[in-house]
Amino acid sequence: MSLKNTDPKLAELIKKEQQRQQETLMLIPSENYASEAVQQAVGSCLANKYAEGYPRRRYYQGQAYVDQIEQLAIERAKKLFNVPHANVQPYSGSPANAAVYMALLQAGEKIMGMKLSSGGHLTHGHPKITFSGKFFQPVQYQVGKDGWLDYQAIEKLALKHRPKLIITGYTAYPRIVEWQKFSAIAKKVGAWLMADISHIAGLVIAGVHPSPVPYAELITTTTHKTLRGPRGAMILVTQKGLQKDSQLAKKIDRAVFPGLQGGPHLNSIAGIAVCLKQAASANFKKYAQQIVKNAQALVKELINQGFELVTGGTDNHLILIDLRKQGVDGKTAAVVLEAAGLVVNYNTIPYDPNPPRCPSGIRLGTPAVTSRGMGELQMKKIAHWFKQAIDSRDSTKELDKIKKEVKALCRKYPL
Ligand code: DSN
Repeated sequence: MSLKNTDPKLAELIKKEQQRQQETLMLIPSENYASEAVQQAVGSCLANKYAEGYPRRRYYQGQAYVDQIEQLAIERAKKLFNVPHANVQPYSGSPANAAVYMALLQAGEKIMGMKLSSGGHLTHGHPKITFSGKFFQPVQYQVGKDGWLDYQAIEKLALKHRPKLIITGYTAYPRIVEWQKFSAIAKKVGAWLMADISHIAGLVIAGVHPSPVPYAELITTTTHKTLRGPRGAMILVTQKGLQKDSQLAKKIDRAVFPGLQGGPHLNSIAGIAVCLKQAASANFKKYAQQIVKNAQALVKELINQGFELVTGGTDNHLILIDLRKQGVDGKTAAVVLEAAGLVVNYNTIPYDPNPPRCPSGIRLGTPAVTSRGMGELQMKKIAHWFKQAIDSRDSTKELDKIKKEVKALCRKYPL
C-alpha cells in the first residue's frame, strides 16, 4: 500500500516539505538537492539488509549483491579522490570524525581544531559538551581578527601544545584552505593531519578548490553537501597516510566497524555510489564551477547593497555576512528572510560580541540554487531581495511581496 494510503498524515507533511523546498530559495550552504537517481537508491530495498563487516568479510548471509554495491562505492571514491583507501560506511560526518579519532588516539590525547565560533565544527574539539571535547583534550585555534586563517598563530599554538592530531576543514570559512601550510605545521609537531572537507568535497573533485590529498593523511567528508549525494559520509586514507602507517586503512575500518557502528546503511552507500558516478562527469565539473561563480556574483551585489562580509568575499560556495552595520542580529534577520522565502543560517561571526543563539551573522551559500540551474543574474536578484527584506523587516506586506517574487523565480527553476 502506498504511503499516502498507509499514513496520510505523514504523506501530507512530506508533500508540504516538498512544496516548501520547491517554492523557497535554499541558501543554507550545507544543504543541496540529491538527484532522483540518488533518491531512488536511498529509498530502495537495500534498507532492508544487514551487512555488518566489509565486502567478503561479513557477519550476515545474503551478501551477493550488497558486497558488489559497497565495493562499487569504494572503487568510485578511490578513483575520484585519487586515494588508495576509502571507507563509505560512516552514517554521517560526526561518526566519520569520531572513527578517525578512535583509530589514531587514546582517550585524553590532544586534538587541535578550529573553534566553532570561527567556523569549525562541534566534532573538531568543541569543549565540554561534545565527545570530541570530553574524551580528548581539545586545543582550539581561531581565525585572525580579519576572519582569515592565521597560519603563524596556528603554528605557534601547535608548537606550544604539540597535539597528536590537527584538524583542518570548516563549516563557515569562505576562503581557500592552504593545506600545505597545515601539513608543514603538522610535520613540525609530529601530528597527524585530518582534513574535513564536508563542505567543499564537490569543489575539490571539480578542481575549483585545491585538494588536500597530497598533504593530509586522512580526509573525512559528508556526501550530501556540494557532492549532492545522500546523507552519509566517507573516510579517505591517502598515500601519505599509508606511508606514515601501513596499517592505517585497517585501523580506520576497524574503528568504523566494530569500533563505532553496527550494520552499514546500504541504501545510503548505494546513494553514495550513484552520486560519485555523477560527480565524475564533465557536467558536475561545470556545476561546481558555477557554484563558485554564483557565490562571487552574490558577493558583488551584496557589497553593492551595503552588506559587510567576513573576509570581504569568498573563494568557495559560502558567504558570511556581518550584520552589525544593519543594526539587526542574525537570528532576527534569518527569520525575516525566511518570511520572504530566502532560507539561510543565523551564524556567529569571528569574535562575535553576541551569543550563538543570537549572533551577528548570516551564513549562506550557492550549492542548492546552482543545482536548480540558477546563474549570476538570479544571484543579483537574490542580493536585492536580501536588502529589501532586511530593510522592510517590520512590514509583513513587503515580506509577502518578496515571497511571491521568490516563488515566481522558483517556478522557473523547478527541482
Ligand atoms: N551541519 C553542517 C553545516 O551546516 O555546516 C556541519 O555539520
